[in-house]
Amino acid sequence: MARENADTLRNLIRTRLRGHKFVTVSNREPYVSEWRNGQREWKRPASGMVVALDPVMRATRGLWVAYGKGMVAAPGNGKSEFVDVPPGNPSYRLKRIWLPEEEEQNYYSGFSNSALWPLCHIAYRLPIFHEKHWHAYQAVNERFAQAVAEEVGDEPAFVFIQDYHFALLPRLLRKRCPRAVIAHFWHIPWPDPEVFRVCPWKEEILRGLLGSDLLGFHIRFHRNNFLDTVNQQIEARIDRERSAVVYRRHLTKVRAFPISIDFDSVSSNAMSPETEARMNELRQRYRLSDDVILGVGADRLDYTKGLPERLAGIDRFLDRFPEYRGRFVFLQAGVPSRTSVAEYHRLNEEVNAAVRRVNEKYGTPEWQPVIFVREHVPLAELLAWYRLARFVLVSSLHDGMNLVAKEFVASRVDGVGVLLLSEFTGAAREFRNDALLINPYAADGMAEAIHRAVTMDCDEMRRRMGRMREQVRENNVYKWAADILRKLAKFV
Ligand code: GDG
Repeated sequence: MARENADTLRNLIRTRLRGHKFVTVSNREPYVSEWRNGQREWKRPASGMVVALDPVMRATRGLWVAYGKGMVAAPGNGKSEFVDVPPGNPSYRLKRIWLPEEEEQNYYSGFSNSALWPLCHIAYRLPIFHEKHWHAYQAVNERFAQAVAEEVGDEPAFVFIQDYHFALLPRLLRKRCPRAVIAHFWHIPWPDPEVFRVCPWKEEILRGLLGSDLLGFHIRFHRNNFLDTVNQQIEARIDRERSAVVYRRHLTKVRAFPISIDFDSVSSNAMSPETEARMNELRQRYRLSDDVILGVGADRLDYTKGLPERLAGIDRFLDRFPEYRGRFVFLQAGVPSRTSVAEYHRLNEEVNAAVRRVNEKYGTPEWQPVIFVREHVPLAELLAWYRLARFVLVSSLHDGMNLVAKEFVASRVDGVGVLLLSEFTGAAREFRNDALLINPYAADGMAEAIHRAVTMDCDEMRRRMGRMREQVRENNVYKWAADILRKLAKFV
């Protein structure tokens, strides 16, 4: 089959999904607006889900429904607004939903990120279950059901729901939009049934998700965990052969669709004169002469990404291989994330302290081993980081997929560079032979992997990077979307 791209996806939508409205629902907006001096300014959020879906929405020219951060509900302006995006070059519509502040806090920082996020990631953080968070979560799912139903009604439509913020939405929509085909994609891991069992509202969550026609996870392992959880918790029939669940006479297909990135776009941006200019700028800003070995990391500041563990690995590397002191620099981008959740505050302090410790232990007046950029790095600059890097280090304790790994691979148009990848990411299933797999809990192993990365000969690097590039080129985000859409089309 020919490689998928924006055109083949558009074609698929024209031929297979004709006459259907295409609606995506997510918590996060694909473009975040801020008002500065009366002018609206737009930014792309650091979110893997947005990176993956924006190209799909451009191709479908559909409607994206999301929480309108910063929106003020004034009398007369209603509780939602429409904006055409991408800004400056619109190709789809965004419906921004207003949420009352307290409800938003309890639903987002509360149930979504203090209960479901730690529940689904094995990162040894206890989930916090509060009744008021759960009520807000239910209320917000209701609001979104209403907002989608206003647009879809009883028309034929495909509604594609994103992530753990909306576990209840599929069932709520099924009642309101009888002709809609409903898909839900769970972007984070699904844990073992024994882990999920502690959730006081586990049955409601499972019943909500089983309102979908199609339910997607990144990898088969998460899909199997989900099927086992359903089997253990509710009266439903599991059809392992068809990978489906029948619950109250409704069939939900449960499949693995490994998410990806827009390989061509990342590759061509990585070759652009702007990226090249940024590379030169960075060489000067951070004094990266030719004999300096650069390692790179880029993450939201989240405890699942294993940042303290990564710094422990770097510490161990410099301890065990002192010959690299003075000529090894690790550049880490850490975008602050979910700052209203206490656990994230603690993490921020922990990471700051760990950076200070490593820099004090090994640094000299001329050289600091770790440079930590605590802000959103513009994409062109991030690509320049990737291109200058000898290696990128992804040390997640648990991660649904991890798109940073794929972006790094796509950016290496020169065919070299080494990917150090946690074995607990979804991406590790695709790169198991060509990345250097690491266990983030084992600092010594990480130190050895870093040493292997910095001493690997060019031929080996090329062979590994070449195969990883081929993998991402073939299995790009358009393929992810096309596979899901083809499955959806079968429901019509
Ligand atoms: C969830 C799942 C799954 C990060 N810092 C900057 C920046 N980023 C961008 C990266 C990447 C995205 O943010 C992060 O994506 P990930 O996939 O690594 O992680 P999550 O945000 O946790 O995403 C994850 C994903 O959903 C998709 O399903 O892969 O497992 O947890 O695109 O590049 N981008 C820029 N500056 C930064 O400083 N420009």
